[in-house]
Formats: sequence, C-alpha cells, structure tokens
Amino acid sequence: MEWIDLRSDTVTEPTPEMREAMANADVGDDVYGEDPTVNHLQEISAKMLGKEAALFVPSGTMGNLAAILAHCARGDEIIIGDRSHTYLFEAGGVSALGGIHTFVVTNRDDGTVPHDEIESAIRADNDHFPITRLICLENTHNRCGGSVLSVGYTKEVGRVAREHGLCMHIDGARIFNAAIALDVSPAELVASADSVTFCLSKGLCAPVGSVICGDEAFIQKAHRVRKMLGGGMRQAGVLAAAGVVALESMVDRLREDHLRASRLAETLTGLRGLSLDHKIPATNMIFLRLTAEAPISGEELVRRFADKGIRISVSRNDQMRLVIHYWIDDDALAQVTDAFIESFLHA
Ligand code: TLP
Repeated sequence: MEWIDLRSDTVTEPTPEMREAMANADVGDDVYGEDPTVNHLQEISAKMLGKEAALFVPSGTMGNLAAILAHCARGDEIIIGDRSHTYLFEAGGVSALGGIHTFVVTNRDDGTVPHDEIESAIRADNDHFPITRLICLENTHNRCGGSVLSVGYTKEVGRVAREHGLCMHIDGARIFNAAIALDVSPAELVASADSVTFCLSKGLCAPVGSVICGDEAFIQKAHRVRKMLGGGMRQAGVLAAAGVVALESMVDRLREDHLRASRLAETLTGLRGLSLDHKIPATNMIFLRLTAEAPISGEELVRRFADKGIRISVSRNDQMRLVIHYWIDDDALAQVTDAFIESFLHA
C-alpha cells in the first residue's frame, strides 16, 4: 500500500499470499453448499471459536444482522450498548429490516455494561412490553477505545442470559485482537455466547468477509436469513481462500499491531495539544482528541499529514482514532511519529 493509512484496519489490502490463494482457489456453488474452500473456511472458523458450525458472510454488518435476525422475531427486543457498532453504525438494520426493538444500556469506557444493569433491562412478562430475547456484546469494543472484555465478564453476562432464558451474541469483529491481548483462546472468550460474528477483513487483512459461528441449528437459521438478505454467494471460494490464509497466518501477528499502538501512544502522550482517552491502548486503536492547546486545527492536521502520504481522520469535535494494522510497519510508524512530533512539538 502506498499510503500510510491509519483511519481503520478495514483499509488493509490482501497480502501476496492471499492473492495467490485466491487465484488458485477450488470453487463451487456455495448456495448449494458445494464450495470446498468456503466449507473449509467455515470448518476451521467453527473449530477456532469452539462452536459446532459457521457461516461465511460478506461483511461484519451482515453477520451481526443475520445473527440477530436468526435469534429474534419481529417485535422482540435486544439489549445493546449505546456505543456498540451494531447500535451506532449498522444503519439501524435490526430495526429497519428485522422490526426488532433495542433496549439501549450505557457502555462504560472499558466496553462493559455492569451485569446488574443488563439484568434490570430484561423485561417482565407483561403484555405491554416487547419480549427480551438477546443480549449483545462487542469484543474488542471499537468505540470504547478497542477495549477488551475479559473471559470473566463475558461468562457473567452469559450466566445472566441463561438464567433468564435469553441468548447472547458477541460482535467479535476483532475477537482475535481481544484473545491475543488477553492471552486466551478465542474459543474460551466466546464459550458462553450462543453466537459470535468475527471479521476477516480488518486486522487479518482479507479483502472481504466475516464469519458467524454458533450451534448447527442456529447456523441453519442464519443460512436462510443470509439468503433473504441477498448474501448467498456463489463461487465465493475465491474470497474464502483469503480468509483461510488470514486464519492460518495472520492471527498471531496481531500482537505486533498492539505493540506498535502502545509505542505510538507513548509518544503522543508527551505532546502538548493532544489528549489520549486511554494512556495505554488495549489493542490496535488509539483514541485521542485535540485540546484547546493544540497548535493546529483538525482540518489542517489532516491536510498536513496527507501531504506526507499519511491518512488520518479527525471528526468535527476534534476526535481522532488511529488504527494500527499489518501495513503499518516500523518504518511507517516512525514516519507517523515524526509527523506528530513535527506538528505538535515544533509548530
Ligand atoms: N467498523 C468500521 C466502521 O464501520 C466504523 C471501522 O472502521 O472500525 N463490528 C465492529 C465492532 C466494527 O468495528 C465493524 C466495522 C463492523 C462490525 C462492521 O463490519 P463491516 O464493515 O465488515 O460491515
């Protein structure tokens, strides 16, 4: 990639090994379940996440939507965090397409919602209320700084779900980042969830695709919903092939992204005019804002960085998210560090 692009890990392009695997992939019609590469991807995904079955979908957004629609009927309610991706950034699909009601609870800065608050959001059995069906968590939690939900917390919420006859879904778009940061297996992290969606196309570098995991009966339902949403793909093995490479060779290296994010955060903490939400990033994201002391406006910063071949985005309220990924190597990190020092130390 020519640009040093820190706007997201979604910008990652497939590696040469992925391109080769894609070119040589064995394919078939996946709507008939006959694409061997898709089937292989689904098998290894289910195994890694410790679930019975898995389903390849085009995006994380469709993965979450298909999972939620497979759990809920129209008029049912889900309990969901106010800073969760599904609530904020998935175009309201659960309501628009599923007729599903959201009970919104407040995320703490670490991405959690205390389990007693989740418990009190569960509706009583009363004709006036929608029926609570599902609790949704997100791990890592994007808008909460790429923070990580622990095994203990996830288990506790799972216990609440089971006690009330509810299901639990995890938006695990970056579940492998969470597992690496906590040094646990992804399967352990999602053991108490009924379903999980993870993305191949973020830090793992595949060009397209996410995977929903759950038990056989649930995945069969999700398969039907995927078709309804127009996500039944045909010779999708060309895409799944990159996903297989992603799972086989890109997971452990996420650790490097986390280390580089920490190194960059350390430099930024020392610069006047910048304030970091978390001094030490939990995973591969750094959230920060320009303060009143900043010698440069957000707009000017974006322009100045673009002149140096660095892409960042700054929101209207001067917030920034810097995301480290495969294409940000030590050399790129040094260029980014220098660009910040130049703008904030020698302005
Ligand atoms: N997140 C994107 C943007 O939509 C914000 C990003 O740049 O981080 N769950 C989580 C936690 C996500 O961060 C994202 C993408 C998704 C789901 C949706 O995945 P896609 O983009 O594949 O639909």
